Amino acid sequence: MQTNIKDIKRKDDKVDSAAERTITPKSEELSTLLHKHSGERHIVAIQNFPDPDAISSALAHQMISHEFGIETDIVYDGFISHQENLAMVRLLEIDLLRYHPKMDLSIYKHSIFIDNQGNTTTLTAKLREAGIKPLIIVDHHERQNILEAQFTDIRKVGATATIYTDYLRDGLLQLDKSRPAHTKLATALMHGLRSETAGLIRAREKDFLAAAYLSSYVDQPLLAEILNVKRSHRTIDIIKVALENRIIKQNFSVAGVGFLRYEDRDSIPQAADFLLSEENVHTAVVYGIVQKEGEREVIVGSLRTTKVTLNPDSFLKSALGKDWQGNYYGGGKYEAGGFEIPIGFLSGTYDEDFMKMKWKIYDSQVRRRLFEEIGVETERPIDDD
Ligand SMILES: [Mn+2]
Repeated sequence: MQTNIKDIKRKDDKVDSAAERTITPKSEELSTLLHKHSGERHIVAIQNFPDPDAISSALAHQMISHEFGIETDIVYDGFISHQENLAMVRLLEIDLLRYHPKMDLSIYKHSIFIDNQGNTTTLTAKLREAGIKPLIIVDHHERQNILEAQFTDIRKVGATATIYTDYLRDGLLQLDKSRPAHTKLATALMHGLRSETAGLIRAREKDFLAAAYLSSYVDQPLLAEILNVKRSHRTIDIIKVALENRIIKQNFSVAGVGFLRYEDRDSIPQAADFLLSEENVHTAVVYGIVQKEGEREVIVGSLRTTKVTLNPDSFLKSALGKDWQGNYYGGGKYEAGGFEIPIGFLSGTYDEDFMKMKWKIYDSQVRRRLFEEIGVETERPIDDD
C-alpha cells in the first residue's frame, strides 16, 4: 500500500507551540518562585561590561518578572563601550542603569544575577553590604560557587539567551508578534544568542532550537542595523597592537597590548576574536592594563578558543592561580574566558620609564604563566627593546 505524501500529518514544521510543549521543571520552579515574590522590586545585576547575551537575558527577565507583578531595574557597574552593544541598547530602547554611589540599594528586596554568578560584577560586594539577598542566578558559565540563591539555573548551553528563550517557550511570557516590545525582546535575544556563539558557529542543538523559536518574532531590519555597526577607531588601533605583539606557539596566539583606557576595555575580547581568525591558531589570549580614573589598575585579559578539548575555565584557573583570598583570577565557559589581576602596590600613573617597566614586568609574568600552562618551555627573559 502506498502512502500518499499529503496524508502524512506534519508535526514538525513548527518548533513548538505552547500547547504542544509541556513546561520543564526549571521553568515551573521559576514561575512558582516569581509568583511568591509578586509586588516586590528586584535588582538585576549584570557584568561590569555587559555584552548582548547579558543585556538581552536581563531584558527577558525584566519582562517575565513584570508578568508576575515584580518591578526590576537592570544595573551594571562599568561601561557599555562596544559599538554594537551601544547600538543594541539604543535601537531596542533597553533601559539599563549604570551604578552610581548615590543609588539607594535598599529599595530592592532581592538581587538577581544573570549571565554571571557574581564574579564579573562589582555589584556583588555592594549588594552584600546593603544586605540584599540573591534570589535568582541564571547563567551558562562554569559553576563558580560564590553566591547562593533560592533559584539557580546554570546550564551548559551557548548563551544565557538560550535559557531565557526556553522560559518564553514554556509560557512564562507568551510572545505576541503584534506587540513591538515583544519583537524587540526576540530581536535582542537573537542578537545575544548570535553574538555569544560567533554567529551560531559555536551554537549547539539547544541554541539552534531557541534561535528557530525566536526567528518568527525577530525584527530582521532592526537586527541587521545592529549588526552593521562598525568597529571603533580605538578598537582597530588595539587590534593593530595585538597583531604586532602576538607570539604564536603551538597554535596559541598570545598578545599583550599595554595600557588602555577603561572605556576601551571591550576592545580586548575583540582583539582576541581577531587573532583567532589567523590560520593555524586555535586559541588566542589578549591582555592589557586597564586604568580607571581614581580606581585600582587591573590586568584584563580575554581568551578565545576553537579547540574542543581546551576548557577555558580550568586553563585560566590553573595558569593564573588565585589571589590571597582564594579567589581565582580567571574563569570561563565553553570556548571563552577572561581574567582580571589587580596591580595593587604598583598602581598609578608616573613617568614614562616607570610605566614602561611596570608593563614589562606584568607582560612577561602573564606570558610566562600562560606558556607554562600550554607546556612551552619558558623562553629567555623577554626583552623588547
Ligand atoms: Mn553569556
